Amino acid sequence: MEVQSAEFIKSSAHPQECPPDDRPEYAFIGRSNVGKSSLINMLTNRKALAKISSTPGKTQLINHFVIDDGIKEASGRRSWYLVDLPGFGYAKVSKTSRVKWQRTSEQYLTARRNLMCVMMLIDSRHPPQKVDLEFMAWMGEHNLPFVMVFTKVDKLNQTDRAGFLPLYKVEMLKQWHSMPPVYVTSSEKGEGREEVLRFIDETNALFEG
Ligand SMILES: Nc1nc2c(ncn2[C@@H]2O[C@H](COP(=O)(O)OP(=O)(O)OP(=O)(O)O)[C@@H](O)[C@H]2O)c(=O)[nH]1
Ligand SMILES: [Mg+2]
Repeated sequence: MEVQSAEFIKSSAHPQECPPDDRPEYAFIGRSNVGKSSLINMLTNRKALAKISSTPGKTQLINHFVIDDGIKEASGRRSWYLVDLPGFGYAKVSKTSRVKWQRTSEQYLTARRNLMCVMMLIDSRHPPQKVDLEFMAWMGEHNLPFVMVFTKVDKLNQTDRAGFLPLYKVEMLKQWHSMPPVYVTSSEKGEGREEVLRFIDETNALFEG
């Protein structure tokens, strides 16, 4: 699949304000600064579709983008939504806004009918973090399908590059019977782009509108 066009649709403060649920949707989620917005730009080949910042907590609200892969089908053009969600676990935000984030995101994730898969972003430089493991456990409890997308692998040396995945597997298998699909990416180098887009393309085919 290639991305023909990518367009920002809207920011929603509440799940009810989201655009019509008429096409497959993928939500990008993960701790603040993990690289969600960067990955969205990398996948869509756009420099500044999603706003990137060195200040954690930049992304607020539920941001919908519509992506068109240019393939014509009998039903019309085939397109899908990509959603940039605010990062979680940023220590400097107040407890009130943290609770608000959690409520909004959890409502969105559990209510959105067309949500095909959650893209759970994890910074490959850090050992497994409690907040990430807890969040994946929460998704499991709610039967939300997700894949693990490791970010910033360009920042790893050879040893860490070979070592981070086995470490995560050990942690995950304490909680799960098997590993979800795993993607290893670098938004800086474009690594993993084809693999993630292929996954989305294959999953799009399962959408029943
Ligand atoms: N080297 C490298 N840096 C990256 C990569 N992805 C993101 N970054 C950097 O990490 C920082 C945070 O990236 P963002 O994409 O804004 O992260 P985010 O998850 O959207 O952050 P919030 O919106 O605050 O939750 C920026 O300085 C990016 O340039 C990557 O693959 N490699
Ligand atoms: Mg962001």
